[in-house]
Amino acid sequence: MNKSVAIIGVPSDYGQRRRGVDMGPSAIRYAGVVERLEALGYAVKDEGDIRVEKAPIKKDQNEKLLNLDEVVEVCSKLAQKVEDAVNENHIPLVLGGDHSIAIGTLAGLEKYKNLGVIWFDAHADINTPESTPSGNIHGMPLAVSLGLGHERLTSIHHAGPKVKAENIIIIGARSVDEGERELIKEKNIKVYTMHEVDRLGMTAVMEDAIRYLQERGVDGVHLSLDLDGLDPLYTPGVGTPVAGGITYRESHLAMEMLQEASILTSVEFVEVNPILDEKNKTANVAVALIGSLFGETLV
Ligand code: 6HN
Ligand code: MN
Ligand code: MN
Ligand code: MN
Repeated sequence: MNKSVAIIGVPSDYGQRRRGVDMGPSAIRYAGVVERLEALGYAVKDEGDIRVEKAPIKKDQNEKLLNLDEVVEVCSKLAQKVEDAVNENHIPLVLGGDHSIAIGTLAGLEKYKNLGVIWFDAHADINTPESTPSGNIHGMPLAVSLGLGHERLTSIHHAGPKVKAENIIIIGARSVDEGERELIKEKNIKVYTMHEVDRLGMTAVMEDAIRYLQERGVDGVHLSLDLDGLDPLYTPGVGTPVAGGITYRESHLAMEMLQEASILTSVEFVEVNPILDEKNKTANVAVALIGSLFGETLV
């Protein structure tokens, strides 16, 4: 792994309806992310937070695309920041914010022409305005990145799809909506639900996932980690918790195996909501996972 990391905070909660996830970047910094990476020998450039305007709650909302203007603005700024970090040879480490910000992160990774994406999440985040049960854009980033959804979202930073369906791997899914199932089948997207995690074990899942991406000849791999992928026992500070998730050790094992494989070129951690949390537990888990991902070992 490249030894230079650029941290980009994205204090946005516009992709969903629960306030507080905009404080995620502060909570993760408070939990010591910079110190943790520096202790591992990384040069860390903390870019600070993207400026996110606090807009008043609007009444005339599109109920299928909540806060569309705000999400477009945040993601456009983020895409440029991510692209700049890549061009300066840093590993971008994006801290959310809700998961809608992944639209911007993926748009900024345009240097990678055959990007692999590992989506660690309880959800598939592949809804469209037609299939969404909530209107929340944090449930749509994978669809948008495939070029599906509102044109203002799919054209952020540059026109056209940002990732190929066959380069996406979802790990930890256990709450998938009907329209999402159809799209996953139609696009033949690789998903390791909790059933496969239980059945095969995390070791086999990660070996499989890494081999799959290597065989696809990817020129970069982005990890998008939603803290709700873990069981809410370990990460209670998330807006859409789902029981029956990945354990603390399984998630560390996954990070350690990604570090060993040395395939990651960008990373994002999202959905930490300090208001819903217990004593910054979720941000502390996020930082511990970042430690493993960047090379901490147990002895
Ligand atoms: N996340 N599938 C649900 C929806 O509203 O579309 C939940 C999405 C959750 C999104 O956790 O990033
Ligand atoms: Mn989720
Ligand atoms: Mn560009
Ligand atoms: Mn998500």
